[in-house]
Amino acid sequence: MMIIKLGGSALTIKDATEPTIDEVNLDRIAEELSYYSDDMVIVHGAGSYGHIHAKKYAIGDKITNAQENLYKIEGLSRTQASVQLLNYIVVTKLQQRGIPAIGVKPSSFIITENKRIAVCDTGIIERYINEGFVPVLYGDAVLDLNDDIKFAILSGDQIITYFANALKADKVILSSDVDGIYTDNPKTNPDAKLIDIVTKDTQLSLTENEDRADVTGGMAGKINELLELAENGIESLIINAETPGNLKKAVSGKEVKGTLIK
Ligand code: IP8
Repeated sequence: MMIIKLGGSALTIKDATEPTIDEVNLDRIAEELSYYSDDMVIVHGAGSYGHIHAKKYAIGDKITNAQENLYKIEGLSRTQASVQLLNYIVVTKLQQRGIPAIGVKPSSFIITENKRIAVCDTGIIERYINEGFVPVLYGDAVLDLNDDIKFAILSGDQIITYFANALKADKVILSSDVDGIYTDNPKTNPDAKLIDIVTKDTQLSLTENEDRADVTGGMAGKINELLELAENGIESLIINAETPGNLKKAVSGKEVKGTLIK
């Protein structure tokens, strides 16, 4: 079974001031995924459909008075509606390419505690896989058991690691808009080099949130999630979804350029 994350930055125009789909990329990505040959779960990021709202309403920050509480309630409902719309667009596109995609809303069955998944029934996803569907989950805004914050942003990266562990995934692919992990930020430093293999002992010079449009920690957040997975014996591969052919190779079991986290 394969779990594949589609980065929000590949599906949407992430730095846009309002939710905007990257139509060309989405269409190509859906076409490439149609070559899948194994059980598959897709988790997509929120891109401009989630991070703009999440940042505006500061979901996950402490709530200190009734007015803030009302503002956060408005924020949670708007964020959920926005990412659900993105999921609908992605699922529809996958279906058009012949993939039996089924959108599953994470906030309807997942609750976090201090921003980590605490309540989650994976049975429904397993059942869909067994019936031949490709479940499509996504980064969402969820209820949190901690009464100080009440709500949290649940990144698709955390969903990936949770389900990879719970469903004992054979393969975890994380696709983003870069080729993998670099020695430095490749967008600002032309001398940055791609690292083939990252382990918990690899020294990385990543800041916690180098991507201003991303409230869930950018690449540093992803690596932390994947290193946790590696500790449980599940390797994952970071690849570039914007390089044509990469996702097709990944879902058809061929070798792809990227960084292996082990
Ligand atoms: O793009 C974030 O998910 P991610 C979810 O996978 C929201 O980090 C609602 C911003």
